[in-house]
Amino acid sequence: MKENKIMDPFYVEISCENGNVSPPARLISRKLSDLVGLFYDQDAYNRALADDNPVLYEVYEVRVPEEEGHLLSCTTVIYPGKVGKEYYFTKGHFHVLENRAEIYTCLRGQGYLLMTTRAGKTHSIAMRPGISAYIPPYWSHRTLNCGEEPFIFYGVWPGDAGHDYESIVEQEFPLRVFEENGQPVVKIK
Ligand code: M6P
Ligand code: ZN
Repeated sequence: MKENKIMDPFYVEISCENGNVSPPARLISRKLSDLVGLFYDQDAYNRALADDNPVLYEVYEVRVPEEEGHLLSCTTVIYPGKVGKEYYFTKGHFHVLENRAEIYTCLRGQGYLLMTTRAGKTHSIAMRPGISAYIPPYWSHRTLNCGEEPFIFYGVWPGDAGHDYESIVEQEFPLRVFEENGQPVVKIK
């Protein structure tokens, strides 16, 4: 590699309070309408959407090339809320290159990391500040906020991994978390 082609080191500052990354990173905002067909209770989803279209989560991506060798990273802020009894969650994805792993480290709030394999194995990890979870290759992953404040985590993954959302729509995510008597309960559905 020619010296003049090598990227310069840099740093970002992350707010554990609101997940903001500075210098400003790319912001992706997902609203209730972006998660059509993903919640368990479709009637509750339609009722909620008729009422309002809130932002469920935001992702602040640190911009580096999406290429082999680089590490992508971002904060994700999932706001508190539910559709019916099911907590707000992310769309969830496999990596396009399925043998790419990822690490999620919780900065604020309470949540769950849900994972599944194509063969139907499932695993969940309760997340709270300081918990750093390893998502091995070949596991799809979805996160949710089961607390009353924003749930914020920092994710790091290989630059060439890519996001496969279609598989999650086609093959419903088998793990779901509902509120029962004020407590989150993980269920296989
Ligand atoms: C994590 C990472 C990101 C992902 C984000 C939201 O921060 O895995 O790559 O985009 O969560 O999840 P999703 O893309 O499934 O909506
Ligand atoms: Zn991922």
